[in-house]
Amino acid sequence: MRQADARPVLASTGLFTPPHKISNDELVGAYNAWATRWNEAHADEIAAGTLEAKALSSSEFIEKASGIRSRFVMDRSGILDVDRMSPRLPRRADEELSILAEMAVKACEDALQRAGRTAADVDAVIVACSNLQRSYPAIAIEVQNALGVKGWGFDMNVACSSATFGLRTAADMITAGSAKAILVVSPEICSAHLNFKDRDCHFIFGDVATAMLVERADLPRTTPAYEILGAKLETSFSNNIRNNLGFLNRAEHDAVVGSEEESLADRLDKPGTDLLFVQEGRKVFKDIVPLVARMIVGHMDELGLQKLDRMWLHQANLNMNRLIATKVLGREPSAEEAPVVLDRYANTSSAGSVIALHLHGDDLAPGAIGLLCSFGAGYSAGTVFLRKLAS
Ligand code: CO8
Repeated sequence: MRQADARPVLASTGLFTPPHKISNDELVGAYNAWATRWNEAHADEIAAGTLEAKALSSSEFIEKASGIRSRFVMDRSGILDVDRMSPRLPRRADEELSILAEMAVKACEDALQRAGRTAADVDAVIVACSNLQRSYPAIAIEVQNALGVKGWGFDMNVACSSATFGLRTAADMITAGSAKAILVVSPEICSAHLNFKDRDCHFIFGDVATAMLVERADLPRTTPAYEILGAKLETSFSNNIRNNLGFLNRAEHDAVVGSEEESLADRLDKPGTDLLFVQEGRKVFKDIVPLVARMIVGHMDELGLQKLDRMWLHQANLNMNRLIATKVLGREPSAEEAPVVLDRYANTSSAGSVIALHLHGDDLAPGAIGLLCSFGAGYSAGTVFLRKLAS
């Protein structure tokens, strides 16, 4: 079945940015109001030394430690409501398009329109993201149906590396002749699995959706694509970024829903819950920087690449990205070489590096070499080297 000229290209990208924005000051205001109230409610235990008072958060710390200034979210009122501290995203009827699929469809439509394609040109949809709204039916099949794509779809999850793993999967399928065009879409509602009562991480994430259209190189096209020179994936088990929410929670002894013991809702609402995102941020930083820098340099050597014009890095932490880029280039990167979007978007998990590519790729001249690079929970990391083609 394999055809010799079925090399894969990245034909276009798409972006959906949510309607609401939250600044650091607004987020810190809500957290500090909640923490102050919690401290007042537990004043006796805190005075007796049986409970530790909640320390307050600060915008200065957030910007200095991470580079994040604001984030886009699907609902801001619930997050900033001190009585709630989580987004308000009402359940939709099964007959309605789910919210994750809705975001994905918008990003896919953008990618299709930019490449001058329609759903009829696409064979498959891969939804690759950190957190899927439900177990089944696959979100990808819902997106496929909403777009009107014939063929097939499936979901995959490799946390922050989902988009590069999805891109590699799609590229391999195109090389193998399984499809001629595949949409890889990463809808991320990170705000729904972020603990806004946890000072260590309440500022980290934002919501977004990105899409990538991966096609056979020999299809006629009028817009400039990227040749995929190579895609490398790596995983190495770590508990330093973890979320224990899953279908077995209700079967755990201390969390049977409706029992007199702690309910699942109570467990989710606890300030230190392990059923939302938790991480050892400093350890992650120290482990990931050398792993990713080594991977990029090794992959460049393997491909015989002498230059690198742009690095679209995973957008988790500005200092981390500066360090990685400096190790790779042997000097500080310029703003053009390693574009930053996390200042406005925060960490959007798998979508971050794709947003950077989407917003900072059009100015590249034909022949320029770029790197799409993800890293995160698992640990997992992906490097995809791209060469800009003429249209
Ligand atoms: N305000 C004020 N002070 C604070 C705050 C705050 N909000 N938070 C912590 N502090 C204090 C601490 O208490 C500490 O005080 P002291 O020195 O007195 O003990 C001090 O500030 C320093 O704290 P940290 O050591 O925690 O601070 P860091 O400099 O390490 O910065 C970061 C914290 C920003 C989290 C940083 O460690 C980081 O970004 N690390 C890398 C994290 C990373 O890259 N993670 C991977 C990405 S996530 C991923 O893979 C996706 C998973 C799936 C997505 C799920 C979506 C929800």
